[in-house]
Amino acid sequence: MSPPVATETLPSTAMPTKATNGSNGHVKVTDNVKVLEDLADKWDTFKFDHIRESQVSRAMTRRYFQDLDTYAESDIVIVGAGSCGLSTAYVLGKARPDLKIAIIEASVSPGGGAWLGGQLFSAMVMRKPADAFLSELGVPYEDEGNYVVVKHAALFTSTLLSRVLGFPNIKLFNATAVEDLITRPSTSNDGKIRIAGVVTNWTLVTMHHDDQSCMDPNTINAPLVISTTGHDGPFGAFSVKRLVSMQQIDKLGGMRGLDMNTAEDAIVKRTREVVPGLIVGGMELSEVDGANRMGPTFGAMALSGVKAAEEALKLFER
Ligand code: 48N
Repeated sequence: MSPPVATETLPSTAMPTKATNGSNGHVKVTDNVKVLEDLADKWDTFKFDHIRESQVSRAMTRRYFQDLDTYAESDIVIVGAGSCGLSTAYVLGKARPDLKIAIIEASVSPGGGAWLGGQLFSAMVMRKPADAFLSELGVPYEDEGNYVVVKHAALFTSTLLSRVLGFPNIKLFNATAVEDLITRPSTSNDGKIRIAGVVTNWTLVTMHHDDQSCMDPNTINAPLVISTTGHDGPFGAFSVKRLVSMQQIDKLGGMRGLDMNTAEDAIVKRTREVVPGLIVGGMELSEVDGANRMGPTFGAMALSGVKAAEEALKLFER
């Protein structure tokens, strides 16, 4: 497929500023052991530096609105910060620090279904060879032969999230929902469309369009959207459902019954560009393809994210 073509002239977009107090854009962790020692036993005279409330307000709003401006034109938008979306973001952030990547997550807390294993149990199972991704992230695990176990799913998700948020070219907009897709006529003039960005709103606003009218959305232009919105939840399988309602695909295949071996191979292998400008990965893909579900094993989510990133990188080859 030819690389994404921006048919309209794009406004020049400043690259995200690098963190000022760290080398290569990562904030340097100060050595705080000394600071804590200095505080011990001096609590009676302890005092924070003085602040005016407006300083806090300006520190937050100045950055947020700068981010909205910077990422209004993004190179890639990832919809859904679950295990697949975050894995995609990690691979892209590491491979292409020159690309501006916006992650839109409807929930206040990113991570999707990966904070726990199955049935609210803590441990997370990943079948080999997904252990390679855990090693890449530095997540410790117990090796059980054909699979590995992370002692708590939150250890995987929090580590992955911290790596992703550490990239200066990635911005997470959480508590923000994608409530539509930006489209353009496809270059082949066949009545089909190309995806060219996302339509966003505060999630709480999106959930109340029925009881409060005229709450128009915002937008992010991007030549490529990667949708990993999962198979359930209030907004699950968002983009593929929207493709059906826009008559771009006939109907959803509907997720099939649980079969770990069939499901995980299929999800990874089929992660792909479903329509021009839209790559779908993770469990959202099971809804469009009618793939089986795998239940409480997460290797396919991580490797579907790796595959989605590789598909995206092909489109942005320098
Ligand atoms: O964790 P999920 O739901 O999705 P994946 O595909 O990253 O991981 C799926 C995985 O957790 C499983 O379902 C496991 C393997 N079980 C399988 C099985 O057989 O049951 O994350 C999707 C994220 C969530 O955080 C949603 O809040 C978010 O996407 N989201 C959205 N964010 C913004 N705009 C939207 N329209 C939207 N829809 C969903």
